[in-house]
Amino acid sequence: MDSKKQSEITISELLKFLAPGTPLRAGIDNVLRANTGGLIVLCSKEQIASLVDGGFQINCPFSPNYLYELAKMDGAIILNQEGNKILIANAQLAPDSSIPSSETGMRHRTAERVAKQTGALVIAVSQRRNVITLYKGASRYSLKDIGVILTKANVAVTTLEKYKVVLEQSISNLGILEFEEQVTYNDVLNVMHNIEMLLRIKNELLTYLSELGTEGRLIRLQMNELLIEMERESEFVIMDYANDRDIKAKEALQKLQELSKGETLEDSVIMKLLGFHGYIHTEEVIHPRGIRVLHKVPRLPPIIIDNLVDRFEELRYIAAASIEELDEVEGIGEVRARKIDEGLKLIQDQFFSD
Ligand code: 3AT
Ligand code: 3AT
Ligand code: MN
Repeated sequence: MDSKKQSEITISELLKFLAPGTPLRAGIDNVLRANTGGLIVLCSKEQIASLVDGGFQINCPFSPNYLYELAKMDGAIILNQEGNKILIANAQLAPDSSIPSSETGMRHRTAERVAKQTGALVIAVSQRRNVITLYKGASRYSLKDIGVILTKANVAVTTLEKYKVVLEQSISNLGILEFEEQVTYNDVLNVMHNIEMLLRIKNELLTYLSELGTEGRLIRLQMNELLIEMERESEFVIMDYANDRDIKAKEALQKLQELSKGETLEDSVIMKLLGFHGYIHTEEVIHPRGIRVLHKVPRLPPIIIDNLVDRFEELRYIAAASIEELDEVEGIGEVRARKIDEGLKLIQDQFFSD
């Protein structure tokens, strides 16, 4: 399981390396269009020396056009590891034939074996089937047609919009419960699971984007626009309910995103992320610090919000505090105290009228 994850990560990094807009991709696309087929290996000379038979030493900088010209010859083209130098062309590769390969054609069998034997990235461009296949170690990935990925990415954006609405609704319900002092761990978990779903789609989109390269610019803008506010709100939810005030919300959210690459998360995993260990009765009431709600009060700087939470610890005590008590907090004078008091009442009215 772990090693599979590892290889998935390398493939997704490779995809970035080969995304539209990169010189390597431009070269490979040329080869694809020329219908010559191609076998391209990215590695050091030492790494491949024992597998190469014949060929010409080229040793020139990489350019998409050179690659295209050289692909007219039979055999493999060897590039350096960074893909910015052409080392050898017309090379006959002789990998260990005892290495198993599930491919049928000679080019693809060779590609798979060389990748397994050397750990190098090998790219096979098929002459007849118009597909590009990547091999790296034991993993194999067929580059998809950009149009297909664009369609998938657009579907993912639409899905993201839907999950955003669901999350907004659940956070707004949470707001009502917060003022009623009736939030249970279950309510917080519900919001956290909705955040998880949003991040799941984000992960999927990020994979598409790495493969789309410059073709994905618009989709990336859309994604960021959809996420920016919700990620901020999500961080505030974490700050409001984390067991420990020292938990870094940004890091916790990052962790949640990482975890949501796998299976649907158990409640206990999310509780741990929030710093709760051991058994918790999820029907019990939990009180928010009020950081999320206080950020909705106009012109209230984060530092003042911090001071308020330091002093009163929970939203219910801040909401119940008198003007005089608020006034005592560092950075708060009588005017600001009134603004906070009025602001909270206004927000409460807004929550209940929505
Ligand atoms: P042409 O003159 O192009 O026909 P060639 O010597 O240039 O021959 P290629 O490298 O173009 O040969 O290979 C053509 C096909 O020959 C590709 C592959 O299906 C087959 N082939 C090459 N080497 C082997 C091999 N060792 N075993 C089985 N088939 C092979
Ligand atoms: P296509 O899908 O037909 O492009 P294939 O996997 O069926 O690929 P072929 O046997 O038709 O592969 O071989 C096509 C070319 O691949 C022939 C030769 O230029 C190159 N090739 C095949 N085996 C090797 C090898 N061991 N080293 C270098 N080049 C090779
Ligand atoms: Mn063939």
